[in-house]
Parts: sequence; structure tokens; C-alpha cells
Amino acid sequence: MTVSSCLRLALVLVVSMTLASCITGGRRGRYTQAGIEELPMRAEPAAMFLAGLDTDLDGIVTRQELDEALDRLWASADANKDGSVSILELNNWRQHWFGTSDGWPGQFHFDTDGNSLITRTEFDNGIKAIFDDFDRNRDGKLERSELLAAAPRHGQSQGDRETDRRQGDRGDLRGGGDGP
Ligand SMILES: [Ca+2]
Ligand SMILES: [Ca+2]
Ligand SMILES: [Ca+2]
Repeated sequence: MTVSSCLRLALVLVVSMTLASCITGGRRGRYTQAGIEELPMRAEPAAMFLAGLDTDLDGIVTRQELDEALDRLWASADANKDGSVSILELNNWRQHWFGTSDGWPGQFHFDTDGNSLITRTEFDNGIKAIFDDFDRNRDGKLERSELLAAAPRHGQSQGDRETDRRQGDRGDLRGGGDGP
């Protein structure tokens, strides 16, 4: 075997191994050459929702973009146009915008007086509270980094992680009673 054919064989092996690691590496964490695991990042449903409000596509969601979206968001939530959002309407809206009607933010995030109807004021306040929850540096803008979180570690549920993040960031214990 000549030197050049050895080199070619080595190149083929390296490419094959790289492809195999791409295929089998999955999304479960990747390892650097030093063997350090780099955890994948993920976006919560609420973060995906907020990212979709970046109307000028500059990669940053501003408080102004949020405020300008409120009318359209309300129109999409109050499906029967009776001036309030029922729990059924809310769950349909959450399913559409968040991809799920489970998890945070739930009914009582919006329905703060607990009468099973959400007024426009409650709705707007709930949307703004989602924004504020992610605006970690309180500058009225959401950069992509503020919308990301590390994926849960093995054995930690998404719900555990969301609770951890909110307790860690806000120092509060909010989250009870918001379940489906
Ligand atoms: Ca923007
Ligand atoms: Ca309604
Ligand atoms: Ca911010």
C-alpha cells in the first residue's frame, strides 16, 4: 500500500466516523474533543411564542413589538368575539400559539380573579408578564439568548427545569395552580 493510498484510507475513515457521529449523536448532548459534554439548548413553548412576535426580523423582540401585537393576539384568542376569552378559547389559543395547552402559562396565569373568563386587561397583563419573565436583564428587549435555556438533564423533567429557572431568576415560587 502506497503512502497516498494510506492517506486516502485514513481520510475515508475520518469522514465515515464524522458522518456516523452526526447520525448517532442525536440531540442528547455533544462532547468536545476534551470529552466535555456540551448540553443542547432548547426553547420553551412560551419562548417560541415570543420569538414569533419579532415583526421586523432583527432577531430581538422589543416591548413595542409586543404592545403592537396585543390587538391581533386578542383577536386570535377571543374566537367568538364576545369580548372575553373563555377557558375553552384560551386552551385552543394556547394549543395554537404554544403548541400545547398544557404547562406554563396556564389558565390562572391569565385568569387572575379565577372567574373562568379572561378580560382584555387580564389577557394583556398575562402576555406582558410572559415577556417580563424572559427579560432577564430588564431592558425591555428579548434577545435570543434570553429565550434559550439548557435542556433538562437526564432524570429532570421539563416542568422541574421551568420551575428551577423561574425560582432562580425571579426568586419567587410562582407556578402552582397553573396546571391543566
Ligand atoms: Ca424586533
Ligand atoms: Ca370569547
Ligand atoms: Ca432583555
